[in-house]
Formats: sequence, structure tokens, C-alpha cells
Amino acid sequence: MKLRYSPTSPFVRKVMVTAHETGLVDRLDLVTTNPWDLDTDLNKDNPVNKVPALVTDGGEMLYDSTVICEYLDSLHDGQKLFPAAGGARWLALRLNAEADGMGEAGIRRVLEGRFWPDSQRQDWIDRNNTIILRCFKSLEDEVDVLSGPVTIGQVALASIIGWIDFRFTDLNWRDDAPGVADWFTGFSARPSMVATEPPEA
Ligand SMILES: N[C@@H](CCC(=O)N[C@@H](CS)C(=O)NCC(=O)O)C(=O)O
Repeated sequence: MKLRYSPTSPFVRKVMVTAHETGLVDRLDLVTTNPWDLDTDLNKDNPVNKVPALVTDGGEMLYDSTVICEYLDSLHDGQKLFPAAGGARWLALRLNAEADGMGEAGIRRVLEGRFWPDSQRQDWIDRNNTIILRCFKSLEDEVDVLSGPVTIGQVALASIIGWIDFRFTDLNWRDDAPGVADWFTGFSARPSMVATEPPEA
């Protein structure tokens, strides 16, 4: 399988952590791709032009990190990261959606600095910081759910939180979410997380 890959993308990390957790990482052929490169041919594998994008062994295009993760989860017989049904499934998918939302807010903030470095809109940065910090508070209110069986929810949250720490040193989210911070420290020791740490900022 070919994975369009970037070492710093939190959404790619979600897929890579999933690949490690499911024992499939050796089946991935990583193709390092910069989605912001104007000449990139990424659109051949994903018309939306985003990483991650997967091309299966059968030549099928799959994109959006959650779709790719569920596909990988369908290829192994171990403990599933996507619960099949019921409350466990909805919880896992909701936590995954919350993580994605935090990542998207963070990316909006990063792009503001990248495209308009000399005229960044502080209200836009504040708005996205507020979304991220609100999510941390919400997670703190239900921190016990993070201690349950590992699902795509925890995988996504840990991948995105790792990226938030990597990109934003000014957020101080641990002040309002000490329980989440403890959980994140423990989860970050998993081999899947250690193997996929982003490079030094
Ligand atoms: N919802 C997508 C988000 C992926 C995403 O935003 N990837 C970023 C890199 S972190 C990207 O490729 N952006 C390029 C663009 O927006 O043009 C997913 O879960 O895969």
C-alpha cells in the first residue's frame, strides 16, 4: 500500500499510529509529500490534495485519515480500534471527531502565520485557540473515558495533542486539563507513539 506521508502532519500521524497498533506498518510504502508544494502530484491520489492519502494494493484511492484508519483496522484480526457497534463505537468516533476538529483549528492558525506573516489577524488566532482550549476542557470533564480500551478516539487525540505541543508552545493547555495531560504522557509511551514522534520543531 502506498501512503502519501508527511512527518509533521497530525493526520498522517493518526494513520501511522494506527498502522503500528494494528501491526501493518511494514505493509506501507511511505511517499513523502508536501501538500503545499504548488507542483505536487498529490492530487493524482487524492483530488482534495491533502495528506494522508492511501492507495491500496488493489489500486483503490482512500483518503481522509479516519477512512484510512478504519480500512487498516479491517485488515487485521487483533483488538479493533473501531468498535463494531453501540455506545463504544459512537464514543470512539466522537473523540476522533473532536481530535480532528482540534487539528483543523490548529491548522487554520498555522496557515494564518504562514500566508500572512506580517498581518496576522489576532481575532482569528484567538478564535482557533479558544476552540482548542475548549476541547481540552471538555476532555478534562470526561477524562475517565480516555482510560478505556484503546480506540481510534485515543489514537486521534494523542496524535493531534502531540502536534499541538509541537506547533504551539503558548497554549498552556495543561493548566486547565491536568488529567488529560497525565493521560497523554502515559499514552505517549506506547511504542506506536514513540515510533511516530514528529521531528524537532
Ligand atoms: N480531514 C483530513 C485532514 C487532512 C489535512 O488537513 N491535511 C493537511 C496536512 S496536516 C493537508 O494536506 N493540507 C493541504 C491543504 O489543505 O491543501 C484528514 O483527516 O485526513
